[in-house]
Amino acid sequence: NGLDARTPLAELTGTITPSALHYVSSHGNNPPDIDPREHRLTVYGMVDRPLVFTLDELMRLPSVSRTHFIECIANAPRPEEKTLEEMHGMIACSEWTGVPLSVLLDEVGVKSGGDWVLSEGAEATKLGASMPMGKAMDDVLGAYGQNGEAIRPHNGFPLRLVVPGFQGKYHVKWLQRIKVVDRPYMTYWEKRSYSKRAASRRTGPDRMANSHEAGQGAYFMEQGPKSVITYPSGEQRLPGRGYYTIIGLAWSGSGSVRRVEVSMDGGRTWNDAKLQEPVKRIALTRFTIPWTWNGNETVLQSRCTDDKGQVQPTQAEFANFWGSSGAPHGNGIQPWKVTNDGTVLNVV
Ligand SMILES: Nc1nc2c(c(=O)[nH]1)N[C@H]1C(S)=C(S)[C@@H](COP(=O)(O)O)O[C@H]1N2
Ligand SMILES: [Mo]
Repeated sequence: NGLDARTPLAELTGTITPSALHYVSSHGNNPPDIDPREHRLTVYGMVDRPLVFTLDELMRLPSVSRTHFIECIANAPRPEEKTLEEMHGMIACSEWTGVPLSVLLDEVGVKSGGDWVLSEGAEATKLGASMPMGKAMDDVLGAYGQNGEAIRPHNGFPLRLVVPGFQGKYHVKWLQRIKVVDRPYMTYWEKRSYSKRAASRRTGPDRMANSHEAGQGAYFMEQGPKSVITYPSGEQRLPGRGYYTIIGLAWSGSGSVRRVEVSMDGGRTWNDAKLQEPVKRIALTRFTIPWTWNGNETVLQSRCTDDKGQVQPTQAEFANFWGSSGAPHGNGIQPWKVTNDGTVLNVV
C-alpha cells in the first residue's frame, strides 16, 4: 500500500530538513522514473487557453524560494509509539523553489466559475487532490527545487505542488496535470484516506472551520498549531540531574508561530520559550528554554499559539472534539515523562 519513511527529528539540528532525510509518504511503491526532458505539465479545464509546459519553460517563468514545512495529516502520536521519529516524523521543512501557481493560472486565463483546482501526479495510481481557487492564487508553488538542488525522486522529482499549510496530500508529487474545475472533487485517495464522514460539527477548534464539506465527507485543509519537544524526547536518557536546554519545534498551517510555552511540572506552570529568529510563515520554528532537573520524576510539554491566536489543544481536548472515531490526525500536546533514572517516555 505504499512507501513510507519518517524524518529522524531527534537527530536533526536547526529547522531545515536535509533533502535525503525528508519523510516520504507515497501511495505507489516507487517513485515514477521520469525523464525531466520528457516531462510535461498540462494546465487545462475551465480556462481560455489550455497550455502544456516543459520543465525548461517552467524554469524560465518568474520564480520564488520559500521555506515551508510539509506535514502529513496522519502525523499524530499514538500511545504505543515510543520515539519522536515514530510519533511526529511525518513532517519536514525545506526551502522550495518554483513558479507561483498564480503565474500559470494567469497564463491560461481562468474562466468564470472555475473556482477549484484539481491536481494529479504522474505515478501509476495518480494521486489527485482539489483545492479552492483562492488558495491556488495565493501562495501555492509548482516547485522544482528543494534546499538548493533538484527535488529528490521520492519527494516528487521533477515537479511538485507546495501548498503552504495545507495537509500533506495537497502537495502533489510528480505533478503532471492541473485542471480548473467548478467544484471540489473527492478523488479515490481523498475518499479512502483523507476525508472524514459526517463531519457535521461546525463549531469547535478553528481547524474544523478550515475543512470543506464535499458530499461524501469533509476535507481537512490547514494543519493546526502544533509543537513538540525534540530534546529530551522519547527513549532518550538524561545522564543525571543538572542543567539542560530544552529544545523543540513549533509550526502552524495558518501562519507563523507567535508563542511557545513549556511546562516542566506536568502542566501546573507554563513558561515562555525563546523563539529563534527569524520566525518564518508556515515554517518550522525552533524554540529553547533553560531547565534545571532536580532528579525527580516529571512531565515536560510544550504548547504553541499561532499569529491567528489559535492555541494547540491537549490530547484530551482534541479527542473530546472528535469523539471516539477520531480523525486520523491530531495536533494535541505531546507529554514526555522523565523518570527518576532519566529515561524519557511517551505518556500520551
Ligand atoms: N503524486 C503523489 N503525491 C503525493 C503523494 C502520493 O502518494 N503521490 N502523497 C501525499 C501525501 S499523503 C503526503 S503526506 C505528501 C508527502 O510528501 P513527501 O513524500 O515528499 O514527504 O505528499 C503527498 N503527495
Ligand atoms: Mo499524507
